[in-house]
Amino acid sequence: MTKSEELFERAKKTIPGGVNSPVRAFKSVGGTPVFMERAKGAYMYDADGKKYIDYINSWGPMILGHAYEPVVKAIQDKAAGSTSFGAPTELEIEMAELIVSMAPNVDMVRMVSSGTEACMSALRLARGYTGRNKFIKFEGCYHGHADAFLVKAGSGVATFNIQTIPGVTAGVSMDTLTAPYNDLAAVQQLVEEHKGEIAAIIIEPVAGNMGCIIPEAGFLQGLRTICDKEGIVFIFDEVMTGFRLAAGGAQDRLGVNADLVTYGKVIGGGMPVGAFGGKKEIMQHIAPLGNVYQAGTLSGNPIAMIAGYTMLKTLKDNPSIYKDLEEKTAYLHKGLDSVLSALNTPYVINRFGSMISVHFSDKPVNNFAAAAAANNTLFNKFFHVMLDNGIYLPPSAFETWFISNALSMKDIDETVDIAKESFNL
Ligand code: HOZ
Repeated sequence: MTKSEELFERAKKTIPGGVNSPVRAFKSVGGTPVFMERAKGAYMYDADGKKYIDYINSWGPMILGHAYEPVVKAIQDKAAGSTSFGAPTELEIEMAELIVSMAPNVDMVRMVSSGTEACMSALRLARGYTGRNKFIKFEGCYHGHADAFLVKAGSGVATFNIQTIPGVTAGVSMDTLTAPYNDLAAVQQLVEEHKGEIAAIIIEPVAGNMGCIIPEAGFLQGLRTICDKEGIVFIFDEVMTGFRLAAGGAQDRLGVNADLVTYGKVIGGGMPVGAFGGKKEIMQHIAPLGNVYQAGTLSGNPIAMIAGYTMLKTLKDNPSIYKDLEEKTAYLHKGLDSVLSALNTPYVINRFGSMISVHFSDKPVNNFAAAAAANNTLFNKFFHVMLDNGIYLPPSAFETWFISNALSMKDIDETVDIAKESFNL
C-alpha cells in the first residue's frame, strides 16, 4: 500500500470523499489521489517521496514555479508582524495600485479570499448597478460554486456529470441563462428574448474548465458590442487567465475590454485570494461607497497580499517571462503532436499562452458539447500512465493544464518521452 492510499483511507473518515475540493478525488479517472508533501520549482513530491513534473501548478497560480524564493521569504517576513489585523493596511493600497497599473479597465479593486467570492460579488454588483436580475453564462464555464453559477458548469460539475445540484433552488437558477461557448447567435437570441432583463454576461475569456477552449475570432468582441448596445455589464472571469496570459491578462492579450474583471488564486501567488475590479462608475456602488453589500474579515489579509504582490511585481518587471512561458508551451505542444500524430486515434490540442489541453476528438473542440463528446475514457488511461511515470496532469479532461516558468525544456522532453512510452510507440 502506498502512503497516499493509506492517507486516502484515513482522510475519507473525516473529510467528505477524502478531499477538500471534488476534482482532487480522482473519481472520474479512477484510482487514489496522490497526497503531496512538498514542491519546489517544476516538481512536486508525494507522501512517499515520489517526484512529479507538475502540469497543474495549483490550478494556475504557480506561474513562477513552486516555493518561489522571493514569495516564500516575503511571507515569512510578513508573518512575524501578525497573520491578520481585520483593519486596513498600506500593503492593501500597494496591491490595489499594482493591480490597477497592470490590468486594463480596472480603476478600483476589492480584495476577497477566493475566485468564488470574486465572481459571486461581481455578479451582485452588476445586478445592483443595472437593477436587473438575469445574467448569461456559457456552458462548461466555471465561475466558482456560488449557487447562480452552477447551471451547466464546467470543472468538477462537468467531470462528475452532475445535472441538477441539490441545494440550488429553482428560483436562483431561473435567472441564469446559458449559451454554448463561441455561439454569438445564441447570445443574441437570449438578449432579444429577455430584453432589458439581463444584468451581465460573464465569461472565461479563454476557458479552462472544460479543457482549454479558445474564443473564436470576433466572439468576445461580438459580446462586447451586445453589452454596449443593451447596457449589460461585461464580466471577464480572469481567475485563471489574469496575469497568466499577459501582465494585463486576457483583456490585454485579446484586446477586448471588460466592465468588471474577477481574479482568484493567481493574484495570491498560491495563497487563498480573489479580487474583483473594474470601472469606477460601477465599483463605486460597492459598500461602503454604495449599498451593494460585500465584506470579509480575511479580505486583504497581509500574508496573502504580500505573496500576491511579490509575484505580480515580478511578472510586471519581467515581461520576458510571458515569452518564455509561451515558448515552453509551444514546445510541449509540438512534442505531444509528434507523439499523438503517430497514433491511429484522433486528437485535438488546444493551446493559448501557457494554457494547453488534449482532447481525444475527431472534431475541433471549441465548446462544451465538443469537449464532452471526446474520448474521455482514453484521456483517463493517458492520465494514469503519465501519473505512474511521474507526470502530474489534471485528473479530468475538463480541466486545462498550466505551464510554469520553472519548467525546463528538458522536463518537457522527458514528458514527451513518457507520453511516447505510454502509447507504446
Ligand atoms: N476548480 C478547480 C479547477 N478548475 C479545481 C480546484 C481544486 O480541486 O483544487
